[in-house]
Amino acid sequence: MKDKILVLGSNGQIGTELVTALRATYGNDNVVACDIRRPDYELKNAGPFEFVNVLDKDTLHAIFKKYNPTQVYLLAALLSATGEQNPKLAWDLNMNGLLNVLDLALFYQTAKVYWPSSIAVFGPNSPKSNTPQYCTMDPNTIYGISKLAGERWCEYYHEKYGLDVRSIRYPGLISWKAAPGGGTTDYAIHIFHDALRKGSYSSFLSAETELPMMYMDDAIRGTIELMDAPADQLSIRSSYNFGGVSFTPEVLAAEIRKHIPDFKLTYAENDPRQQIADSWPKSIDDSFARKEWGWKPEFDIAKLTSDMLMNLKK
Ligand code: AKB
Repeated sequence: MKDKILVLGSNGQIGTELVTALRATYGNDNVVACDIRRPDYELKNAGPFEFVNVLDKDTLHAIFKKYNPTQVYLLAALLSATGEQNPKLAWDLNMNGLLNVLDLALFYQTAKVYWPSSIAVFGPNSPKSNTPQYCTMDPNTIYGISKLAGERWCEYYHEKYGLDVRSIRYPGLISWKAAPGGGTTDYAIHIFHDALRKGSYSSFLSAETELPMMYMDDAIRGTIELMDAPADQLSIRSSYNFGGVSFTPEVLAAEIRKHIPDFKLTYAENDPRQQIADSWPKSIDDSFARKEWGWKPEFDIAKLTSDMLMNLKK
């Protein structure tokens, strides 16, 4: 059967690049971008686009009926920082959006569903370094709580109903094509824009805050590799730990200074995102992803820094 793919939440930081990558493989007409917001010119004109709110069951149902997708990527979500500003909305979107999609995927016998989780599923009592796949998980942001609950739902739909759901726990994603969406790791993108524009940046996270990060090229490749992996190789239907690089604002600034020697980094105090970052891992053990579907990141801090600066300069 020919693949037909729906990407729900296509205009966000991940969706923008995922749609382009999927269209390159499956053909423009076979990848339907869906979002509540008008897409940018390039995305809209390259292939089909539909206005869809994942909380609007009727519209969502009509889209499943119209395209009968073989694969669905659900990316629509409220991230950690914005989620804390509106916890009920974050829970509603992150949870009911997922349940709507899982139910429709069952009904229409969608072959594969992808749903992103996050390092936010870990909490203050999770091990901080090389955080393992299985350990204490006590997230204390509504984003983390909804992602952990969502992981349980994904595994439940797989175990009880045989739905082929796949998921990755993304670290902070660094990219230059689309703006980040209100997360705690967003400093690692803003820093590049300000370094080029102003030669300085005021970080909302402290100098020694180490977090797991990944360049978007690696994240998109890994996501598609997971979706292409044979189902019988996958033992995890909640969500896979997924490692890239780990660094602090200070270490990233030192790397930027290799390109912009006068770059100055200062620190803003008392930002609520600091508390969120302090509850998250510093680095991730992704041995299950490496063993079961061959995951291997390609971008280290030096490579992602030069690629970011080169592309943003353009
Ligand atoms: C966030 O900071 O909220 C996200 C994430 C790590 O899931 N980038």
